[in-house]
Amino acid sequence: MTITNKEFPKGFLWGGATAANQLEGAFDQDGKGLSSADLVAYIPKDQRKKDNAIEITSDEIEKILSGEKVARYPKREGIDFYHRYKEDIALFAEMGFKVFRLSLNWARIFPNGDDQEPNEAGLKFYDDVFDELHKYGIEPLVTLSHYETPYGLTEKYNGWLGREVIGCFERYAKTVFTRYKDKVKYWLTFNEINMITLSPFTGGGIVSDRTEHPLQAQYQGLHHQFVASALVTKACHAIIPGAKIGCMLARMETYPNTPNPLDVRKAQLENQMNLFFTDVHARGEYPNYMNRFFKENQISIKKEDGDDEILKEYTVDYVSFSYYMSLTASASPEGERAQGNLFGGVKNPYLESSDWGWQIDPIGLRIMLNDMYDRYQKPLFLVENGLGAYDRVEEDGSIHDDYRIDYLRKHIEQMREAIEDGVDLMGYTSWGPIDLVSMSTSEMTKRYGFIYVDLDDDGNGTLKRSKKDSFDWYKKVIESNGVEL
Ligand code: BGP
Repeated sequence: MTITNKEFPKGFLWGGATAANQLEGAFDQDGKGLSSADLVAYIPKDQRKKDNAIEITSDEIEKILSGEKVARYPKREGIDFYHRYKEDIALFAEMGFKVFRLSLNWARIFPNGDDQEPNEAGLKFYDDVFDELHKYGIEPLVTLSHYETPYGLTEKYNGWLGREVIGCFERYAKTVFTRYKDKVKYWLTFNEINMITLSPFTGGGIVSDRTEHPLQAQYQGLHHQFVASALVTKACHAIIPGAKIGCMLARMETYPNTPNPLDVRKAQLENQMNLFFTDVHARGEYPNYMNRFFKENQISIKKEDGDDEILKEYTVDYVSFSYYMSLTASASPEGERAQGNLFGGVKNPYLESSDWGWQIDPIGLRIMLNDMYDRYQKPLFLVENGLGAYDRVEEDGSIHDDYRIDYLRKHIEQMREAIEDGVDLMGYTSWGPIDLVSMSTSEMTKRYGFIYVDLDDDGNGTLKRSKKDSFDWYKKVIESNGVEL
C-alpha cells in the first residue's frame, strides 16, 4: 500500500466494468434470442488462425445452427451472473463501488432484434439488477451494445450493414430509456465502436463472406452505428432529463518507433485511424483525414439526407474508452512484432508485456488522457483497464495477485497525474472486477478479477466466488478516494 496524500476529485466514480455476454450465461432462458456472441464457439488455442476466436464464416454459422457441436460455447454459459447477481453485487458493494458498468443484452429484450414488442422477462431481469445495485447506492453505467447484436438481424440484414437496423436499435434504446429512466443516468451507446472494423461479426453482426467488399461493408455498417448512436443520444436526453450518454473506443495510443519522420508519420496515421471514431461522436463530423483512406480503398459511404445534420447536432456528453496498452509503429516492416488485442505493432523495448503480450504502459495512459481531453474538451471516463493474468489458487484458497495490484496502482497513479494536468476525468471502472469469459480468447484462464470464479476453460468448476488479495486493496483505494494505493 502506498500513501499518496492526494485525493481524487469528490464524486469520482470508482467501480468495475463487465459485458452481458461474458458474464450472464442463461443464453436461452426466459425468452432470450441468440446474439452474435452466442455463436462464438471455443476454438482451442492451437487451432486458431489468429490470436482471437471472435470472427465467423457462413459455414461455421450453418454448423452451429444445425446443432453440430463445434466445441463448447463459453459465452453462452458466462459465469452465471443471471442467477448469482445478488451475491456478486454484494461483493462489489463490499469493495465500495460507486458505479457498476454492465451491458444490456439486446436479444434478452428484443429476441430477434426487430420484434414489435419487448420481452417482459428480459426487462424485468435488468430491473432487478438495478434495484439490487441501488440497494447499496451503486450507480449503474449501462452499455446499450457490447458485442451483442441479435442474430436475427444478421439473418435479415447482415447485421449493421442494413440501414434498417438503425430503427431497430432506436426502438430498443427508447424502450430501455423509458423503462429505466428513474434507475439509470449514465449510458454508453456502442462498446469499442472501432471493433466493427476489426472484427465485423463481433462488432456489428456482419458476416464478411456475405459481402462483396468487406472493407466497404465495415465502414457502411459503422456509418449506421454512428447515426444510430446520435439518434439515441437525442432520445436519451428527451426521455431522461439530466442523463449523461457517451461513446466508447478501444483507444490505442501509438508511438513512433524512432524519430525518423517516416515512423512519426506512420504513428500519426495510426492514431488518426483510431481517433476517427471518437472524432465523429464528439465533434459531430467525419474528419478530412479519412477522405484519402476511403478513396484509396474504394470505400464510398452511402449517406441519406439529414445524416450529417444528425451527427452534428447530437454529439455525446462524454468520451469513454478502454486502455490496456500502447502500441509502437514502424514504417519498416522488420522488427519484432508485439501482440495485442487485435492490434499489432513493433515491440517497445522500454515496456514489459502481460502473459498475452499486451505492452504495459501506465505513462501512456497519462499521455492519452491529456491528448484526448485537449482534442475534445469533454469529460472523459476510463471504463476499461486491467491486467489479464493467470491466477494461482493456494492450498488454503488464497490468491496472491500482487502483479494485478501493481498494474492497477501504476495506472491509477497516472490517472491522478492527468487530473493534476487539468484533465476532467469522471471515473474509473476496471475491467472484469469478477473473473469472466475473455472476449478475444473465449477462455476463463485469462483473468482480470478482484473476485475469483472457480471455472476452467473446459467449463468445469463450481462457479464459487472467492476474494483475491486485490479485493481488499481496491476496497482501500475506493474508501480513501485514491489516497491509499
Ligand atoms: C475489450 C472488450 C471487453 C474485454 C476486454 C479484455 O476489448 O471491450 O469485452 O473482454 O477488452 O479483453 P480480453 O477479454 O480479450 O482479454
